[in-house]
Amino acid sequence: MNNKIYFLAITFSLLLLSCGEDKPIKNENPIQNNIKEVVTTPKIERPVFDKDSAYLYVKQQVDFGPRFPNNEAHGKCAIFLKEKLESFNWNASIQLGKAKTFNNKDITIKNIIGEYKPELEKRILLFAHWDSRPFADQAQKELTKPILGANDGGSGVGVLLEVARQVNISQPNIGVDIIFFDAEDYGQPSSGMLTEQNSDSWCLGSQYWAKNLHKTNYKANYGILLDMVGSTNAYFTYESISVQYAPEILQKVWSNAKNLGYGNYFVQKETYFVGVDDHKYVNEIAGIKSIDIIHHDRISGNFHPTWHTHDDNMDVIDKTTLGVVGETLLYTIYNEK
Ligand code: AHN
Ligand code: ZN
Repeated sequence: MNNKIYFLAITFSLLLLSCGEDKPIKNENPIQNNIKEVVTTPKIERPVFDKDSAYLYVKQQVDFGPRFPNNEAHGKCAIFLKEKLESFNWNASIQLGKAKTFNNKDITIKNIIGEYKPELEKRILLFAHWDSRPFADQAQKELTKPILGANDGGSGVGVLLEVARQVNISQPNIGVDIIFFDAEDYGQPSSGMLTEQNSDSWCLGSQYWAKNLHKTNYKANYGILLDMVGSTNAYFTYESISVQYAPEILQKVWSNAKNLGYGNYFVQKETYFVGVDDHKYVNEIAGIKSIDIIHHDRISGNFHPTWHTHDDNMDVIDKTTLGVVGETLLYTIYNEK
């Protein structure tokens, strides 16, 4: 009995002693400890995407009228987009280039480039085309007149401008670049399969940029293209060029959308219909693995019914869809470390 008490007493005092040894000597001040924790694990809140703001940015572009290389509205809109990025404290510039269209027109390409924290190595490239198609080859009438391109051109740029505004407010851990590519939609009209030569008549701005990077050795961890992301009840599937070059990025972004409750918009199913888009050249020439978030019509299996017609106007644009895409991008950006 005595032995047992003796044993317990020794054990107890040893325990006390060892507790004493473990006592932290430095940082006894709880406030200092808190500060230390905050500094080592920065947690940045994902900002809320303002879909009204994105809608306004689409409308402001459409209000210029059709915006294709060499026309007046195109020149004005280029300045508007650059100044918009600058107003959000992004580094912005316009990359100028010369190109020839399929119908032998000499055009000046204006790629609009925005950089957020260019000094950071880890970065994401977000892009969309900002030009609108100079003709309406899918329309029933007035086929030679230019279209407004609210969805095809305006929507992706509108979403990215709002992303740029939010990134400036709640600075993420990684760098972000935004490029608005020009002359995507000056391609040769075709029915049926695209030939190699025909497909290279599209995406003149991204082809120019990929061959003449705005910075030598420019790199991004991955890229995301937005194309026709503004219509009601949009349907984004796994587009085939993205599947070929960046399946893991598709999975990441589509599972982010699902986590946000947008699984009815972002459906994890492969489709094959996009013959060419800007991400093709970003993948193949610039070597940055990139995906395309592009609407695939649920009924026709093709693009939106207003594609390359005069009905591609503000009536097509649905704020809810802009919000779904914008929230998914912000979720993706603010989850990167
Ligand atoms: C074609 O398939 C011909 N073009 C797809 C790229 C595109 C045009 N996106 C918008 N307009
Ligand atoms: Zn188009």
